[in-house]
Order: sequence, then structure tokens, then C-alpha cells
Amino acid sequence: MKILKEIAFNVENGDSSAVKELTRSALLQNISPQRIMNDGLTSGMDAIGVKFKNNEVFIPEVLIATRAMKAGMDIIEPLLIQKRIKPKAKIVIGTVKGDLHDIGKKIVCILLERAGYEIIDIGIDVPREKFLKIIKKENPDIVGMSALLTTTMPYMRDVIEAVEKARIRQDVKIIIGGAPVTSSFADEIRADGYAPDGASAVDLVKKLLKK
Ligand code: B1M
Repeated sequence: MKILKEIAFNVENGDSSAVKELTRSALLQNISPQRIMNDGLTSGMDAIGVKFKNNEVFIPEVLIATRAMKAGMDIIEPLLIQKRIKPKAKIVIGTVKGDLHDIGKKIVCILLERAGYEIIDIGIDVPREKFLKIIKKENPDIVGMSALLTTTMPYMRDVIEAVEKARIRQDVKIIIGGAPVTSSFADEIRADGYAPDGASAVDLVKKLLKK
């Protein structure tokens, strides 16, 4: 669809005002927020990701694209989240220490919230001490960890070991995700599950909690 391609193009080129305007127009054309997110905004981030990998663009361009993506997300986020009176379960999510990537994690949070779960997003660059503190304070049903770097992915193991050492591992399910993470890595570090994307994270949580 032309307008979704235009949204992707303007995310890639970092034009926040065009992204805002096009996102509003797409909604007026009755295109679903989910489709705008997947086929417009995320698709633009994927495109800049490929260029970044090939050294065709550098961090400033990626940051400007991130800002443009966020301009669109700000418009569709309230439409994606259905407020429920009683959440089905509580989920704490953070990007692990050393890692500043948060776009994918935010999408996962939005989709889980939309599915009826209460989300506590504890941000980026989260050390194990903070995970432990929040688990003890909030008593969540699930803890989710995100990592986008091969160098920060191993930190997920450190968090799980800290949770085991604190003898609270049996009280909480732990799920992980992020581009370099795999299902076999999840098994290796004794996580309860891995999801490759936001929709699969919702399915995984439903399966683990049976609700
Ligand atoms: Co960075 N970066 N980055 N970056 N960046 C990557 C990840 C990279 C793959 C680019 C590349 O070289 N091809 C590469 C990592 C290489 C590697 O380790 N294998 C990389 C690098 C190297 C770096 C720096 C080291 C660059 C430098 O400084 N030299 C640096 C590190 C900073 C740090 O974290 N300490 C860096 C910095 C940045 C920016 C700050 C400029 C910016 C982040 C801005 C932000 O997030 N606020 C940035 C970005 C934007 C990217 C790319 C281009 C896009 C990431 C993204 O947002 N994708 C990325 C290249 C790429 O991925 N193609 C790249 C869109 C998003 C919707 O997808 O995040 O995968 P994703 O999330 C998905 C799934 O992974 C999954 O669901 C999400 C939704 O579908 N998922 C979960 C994620 N978390 C989950 C949790 C779950 C379940 C599923 O359960 C809990």
C-alpha cells in the first residue's frame, strides 16, 4: 500500500513531521494501527538497519530515524492499547545492562499491554540488581529481558543466575528476546522461553501463564 511505503521511506529518512502526518492520514484511511506499525514504521527501521550494517549510514542518521519512528508510534500507541479494568497478569520488562536499544522492547510492551497484561517497563541499560529489586517489590508473573547486541546478550545469563541465587527463581517466569537471541540460547541460560517478535511474545506469555 502506497501510504505505508511512504511512512517507511520517511522513517528511513528521518522526517518526523512527514511520518506524523502520514500516520494520521493512514488512520483516516482506516488502515489498522497494527499494520501501520508493522508495514510502515518498523519496515522503515529495518531499512535503515540494513544501511547501518553496510556502513551506508552512521549513528546520527539512525538516531534521526529512531526519532521519526517514535513520532509515529506516539500517535498509534494509545490506539493499540486497550485499557482493561483488571489486568490478566503483571510483567516486568527491561533491556539489559550495556544495551541502549529500546524500540523493539517498546513494541513488545505495547502488544502485551494490548493483550491485557500489566506492563512495568524498567527501561534500558538495566543491571541485575535493578531486576532483583523490582521482582521483590512488584512480584511479577513474568520478567522479560531484551538485548540487541551480541555483547550484551550474555548478561541475560547473569540476571537469571542472580535470580536463582536470590532463591526467587521459582516465583517468576523469565522470557527473553531481541535480534541476536535464539531459542537454544534461552535453553542454555535456563530462561522459560524466547520470542522472536512482539506477537510471538504475546503467544509465549499466554502459553506460560495459561491465561
Ligand atoms: Co544499534 N546495533 N548500535 N543502535 N541498531 C544494531 C542492533 C546492529 C544489529 C546494527 C548492525 O550493525 N547491523 C548492531 C548490533 C551488532 C551485534 O551485536 N550483532 C548495532 C550496533 C553495533 C550498535 C552500536 C554498538 C553502534 C556503535 O556505537 N558503534 C551502538 C550500541 C549502543 C548500546 O546499546 N550500548 C548502537 C546504537 C544504536 C542507536 C542508539 C543509534 C539506535 C538505538 C535507538 C533506540 O533503540 N532507542 C540503534 C538502532 C536503531 C539499531 C538498528 C538499526 C535497529 C534496531 C531496531 O530498533 N529495530 C539495529 C539494526 C537492526 O536490528 N536491523 C542496530 C526495529 C525493532 C522493531 O526490532 O529491536 O529487533 P528489534 O525488536 C523486535 C525483536 O527483536 C523482538 O521483538 C521486537 C519487535 O518485533 N524483541 C523481543 C525485542 N526485544 C524482545 C523481548 C522479548 C521478546 C521479543 O521478550 C522479553
